[in-house]
Amino acid sequence: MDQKFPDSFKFGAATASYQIEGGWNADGKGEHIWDRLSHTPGKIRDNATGDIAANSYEKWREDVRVASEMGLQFYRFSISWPRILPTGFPNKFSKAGAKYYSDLIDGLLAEGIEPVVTLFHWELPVKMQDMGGWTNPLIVDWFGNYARIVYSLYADRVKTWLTINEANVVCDIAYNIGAYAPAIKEPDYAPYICNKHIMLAHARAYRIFDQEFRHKHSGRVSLANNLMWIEPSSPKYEKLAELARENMGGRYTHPILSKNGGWPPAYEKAMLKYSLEQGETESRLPHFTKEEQEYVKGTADFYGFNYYTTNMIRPAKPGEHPGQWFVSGTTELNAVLEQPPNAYYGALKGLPVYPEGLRKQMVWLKEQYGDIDMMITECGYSSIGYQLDDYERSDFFHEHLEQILLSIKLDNISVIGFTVWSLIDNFEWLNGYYIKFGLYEVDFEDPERKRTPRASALYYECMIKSRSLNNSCLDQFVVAKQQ
Ligand code: GBH
Repeated sequence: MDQKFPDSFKFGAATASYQIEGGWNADGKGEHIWDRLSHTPGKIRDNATGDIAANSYEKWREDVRVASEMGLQFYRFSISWPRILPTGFPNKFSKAGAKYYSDLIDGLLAEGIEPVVTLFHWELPVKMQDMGGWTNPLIVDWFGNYARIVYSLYADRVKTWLTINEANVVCDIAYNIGAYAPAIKEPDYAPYICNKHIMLAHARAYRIFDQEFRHKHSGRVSLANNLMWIEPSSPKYEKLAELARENMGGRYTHPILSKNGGWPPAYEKAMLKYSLEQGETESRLPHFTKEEQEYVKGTADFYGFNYYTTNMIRPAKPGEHPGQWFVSGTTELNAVLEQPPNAYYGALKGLPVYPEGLRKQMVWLKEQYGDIDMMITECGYSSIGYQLDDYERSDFFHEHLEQILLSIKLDNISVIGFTVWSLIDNFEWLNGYYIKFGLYEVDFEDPERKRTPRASALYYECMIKSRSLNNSCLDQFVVAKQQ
């Protein structure tokens, strides 16, 4: 097999605003739900906050420099809603906040790096949360108004947009466990109400781009779904696994990419049955009206998704409590998720490494929804502590790139990009600064927040240059570079 990646395939890396920027109240930025959570003692490991983080609000030139050093073709970053609109609403506008992203975009373009922009990577303005956040149907308007302002600022220069990062984290993980912001545990209703509104909000942002901006500024819009691949722990559970896949990814994809739109039919049916058994008079998963179904359908110009891991699924044994972890459906389906037997692990035991899952996921997507350009918008390996020689991380990327190449060559899937999570170490949500994902290490003790390449950064630079799996890029060590 030819080991070369096609020219249409691009290599990039990602970050998210709260995880790197700091400047949490700089220049009038408004408060969002992760500010509020991290400022509440006991919620985040070591009571870490994103108040300063990697200080990219001041050090963004360093981020552009390291991206350019590695030869990245694109850089995916996100915009902090209340940095531009302090209340979330258009009544207040921060010129300084808007200028920050404008400068960053210009800085990237000057280095020949394409900006890929996420509109929402979890920083809901607190005012909106206090009015129900994603459970209030008006969020569709709020999000649309915000999206319009962002497009009007940057669509002349930004050509690739992602509306929502990981709707399933926002709706399912957040409300099921109650640990991620807004730290409300309401697993029975909130995830499903949120599901409907978040799909409509995504669609609103897509339609606004389509109707008001596309004719002036070309561009393409998608979202970044969080797809954990799910295998049956025995072939006899394939039907259960299929339902779990519908729950995990289908719920956020079928409304957009399927021929008829709407929720995945088998999942919708299962939810109705479950809801009635629980004493409801209708499904907890709110249905789309015909009009809404049409409105959401077709709202992706390519398909973006984050891939980190694979899990196995089996029915719960009598008396066994179904895990309510990644997939809210483990309760509805009365099933248990397990780690794959031959996986290996980074620092996060919840993310078993299983590169084959990435290819299987893409094959499933193609079988379900047909041909669409696919972009892996995140993929990353976790480690602990300061350590530059991270051979395991390079190996992790190499193995995932191998699966992608197989998909391109053997499954005939159009994969247009791979995005490393993350460009630099950052605030890893509930894990604070304890867990690292960066190609570049950030010294969080240093007021300058110095960025230093790990071996994996050298690996990636080498990979981007060779654009082939047939290379010696895995032999990169940081010590060699520093001499
Ligand atoms: C991504 O989500 C996020 O988009 C990104 O911001 C984040 O930094 C990255 O993951 C790494 O976490 O505590 O072991 O059960 C991927 C989905 C869901 C993965 C929550 C981590 C908790 C893992 N994430 N999950 S664990």
